Amino acid sequence: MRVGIISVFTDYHRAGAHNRGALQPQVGPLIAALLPPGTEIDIVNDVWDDPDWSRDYDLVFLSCLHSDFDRARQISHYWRRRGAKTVLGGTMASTYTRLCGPYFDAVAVGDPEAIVPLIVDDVGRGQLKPVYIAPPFDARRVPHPRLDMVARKQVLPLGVEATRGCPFTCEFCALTGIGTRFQTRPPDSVAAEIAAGQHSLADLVPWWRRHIALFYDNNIGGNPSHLRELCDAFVPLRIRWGVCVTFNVICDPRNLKALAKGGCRMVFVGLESFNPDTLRHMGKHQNVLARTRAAVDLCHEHGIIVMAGVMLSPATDSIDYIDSIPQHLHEAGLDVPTYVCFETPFPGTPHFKQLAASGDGAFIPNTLLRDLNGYTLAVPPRHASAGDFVAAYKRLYKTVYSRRSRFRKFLHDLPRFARGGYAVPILFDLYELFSEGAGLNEARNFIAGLDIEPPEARAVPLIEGDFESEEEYERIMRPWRISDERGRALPMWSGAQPLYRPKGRVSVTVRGFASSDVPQPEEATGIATLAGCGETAKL
Ligand code: B12
Ligand code: SF4
Repeated sequence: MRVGIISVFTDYHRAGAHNRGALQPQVGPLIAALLPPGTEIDIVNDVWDDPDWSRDYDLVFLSCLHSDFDRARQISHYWRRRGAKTVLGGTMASTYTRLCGPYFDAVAVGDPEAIVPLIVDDVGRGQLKPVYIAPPFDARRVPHPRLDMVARKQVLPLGVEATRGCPFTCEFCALTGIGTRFQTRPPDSVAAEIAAGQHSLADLVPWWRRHIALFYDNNIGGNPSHLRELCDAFVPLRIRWGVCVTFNVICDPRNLKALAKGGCRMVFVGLESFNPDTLRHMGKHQNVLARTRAAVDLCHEHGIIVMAGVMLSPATDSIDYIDSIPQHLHEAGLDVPTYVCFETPFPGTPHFKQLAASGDGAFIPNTLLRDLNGYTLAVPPRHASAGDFVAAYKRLYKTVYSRRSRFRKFLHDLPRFARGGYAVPILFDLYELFSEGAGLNEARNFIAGLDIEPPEARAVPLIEGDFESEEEYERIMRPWRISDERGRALPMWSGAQPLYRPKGRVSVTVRGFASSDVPQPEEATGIATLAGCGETAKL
């Protein structure tokens, strides 16, 4: 069987560029490891490169984030018309199964380990079902991902996942939307996976790329004592690694000691804001602003560089506050954030549901699904006009990513890391200093519903003959809409189903999901008409 696994991507800077950064989606190597021997596998990392449209597949697995869904629908249609069966998985598929159903031959809900082999079997027997619901996570089922297959499409191909989920419940987070769970893998088995990964990469990449690992966990420190056990298990591997943790983790010297000893040299922390009202509004109670500088210093003392993201909240942030962020970043010892974006209501999250329940004007009118990517303003600001808010965002972006700011950060970090003999954090700093990053796209206005179209919107090479009717064309090609012309959420978005219940159990509602619950194409035409916006894409 010829199987394609496509991680769909739409450049959120709307330049149609690929993202060649260190962080690349890992679901491809994971699904590949679940396929039976003899399968002809093609992992397509759309983040890195376009799919090869001339390929023939029997089965295509697709994975996407919310804002990539328009492209995922088009890619699915493209390969369905060419004889393949398509299966969508991921957060959108798991929370809006009914909406996704008509555009794919099957929708996979939850973790892939148990269901991917079933799907392949069913395709082989010609009996694919419309929905597959994963049983609760079982660490023993996690295979060693096929890192060898993506070695040339990742700067750091040693990608590892030691946990799933996160115990916190931030209001804006897609993980809270899917239902809070936190599941760990035994440290020995994670260490064994790293050693096996290094072995499989031996003839493919140079030594250093086999000795710097990236952990893809949302929050590897969700259980700090498990984190410390992981660190102990990594000591004999002598690897250097980077990881994402929550703020509380870097406040505890015991964690820092263990992280440093285990080889950790970079942590990413979701700092999000220096505005206490914003942190409260986000439900990000684990962040304690008064301790930021001390936590960053503690990391640096242990030879660990801190990367942090910043979000602007239309609900609580004023222009004066936004203009003060560079100073806050400097005082915190961070200077250059990994990203600066808008707090975004990803569909299905508590933040989204609260806005959807508040009626007119909750969203910017005619917000599109593709606008919900963190880099387009989708919620009207309370303390400024949308234009002033965007202008302040642009000012901030230009200041924090200026050469001056990056150089200042480098000079600040260098002596401390050099004194301790820590080479890897200096490498991370140099990478930031010299990487051009994505400059601001001056053609954009950054306002949902009004912004320029991303080039990917018309990039799947579908031809007229690929559509049976005008209705089908509309269903596949029209970008999906979130809000109407009065800024109210469309009713179709109220039907998100959280997948997880406490302790990671799969929800009873989802377990009871029957294949007959997936709408037929006729009903989908209704949904698409509702979701469609005024403008129609032309082939
Ligand atoms: C790599 C990554 C990226 C990459 C690639 C994105 C991409 N297209 O995949 C880049 C750097 C481009 C990126 C950008 C951003 N990201 Co990002 N990213 C990640 C990260 C760290 C790893 C994803 C991954 O590979 N995980 C490991 C794989 C194995 O698991 P998974 O993809 O989560 O899938 C699981 C299930 O969903 C399921 N599954 C998924 N697909 C499929 C398909 C099939 C067929 C099946 C059966 C199962 C299945 O199986 C997996 C295991 O359970 C996650 C955090 C995380 N740990 O997941 C955040 C994460 C996905 N990103 C997130 C965010 C917020 C962002 C940014 C907004 C950040 C920013 N401000 O810049 C941007 C823009 C994203 C957008 N357009 O909305 C959020 C979610 C956003 C969302 N829309 O859902 C996450 C969850 C982080 C978080 N906790 O907030 N990101
Ligand atoms: S701490 Fe991070 S991963 Fe966990 S819920 Fe909050 S934003 Fe999501």
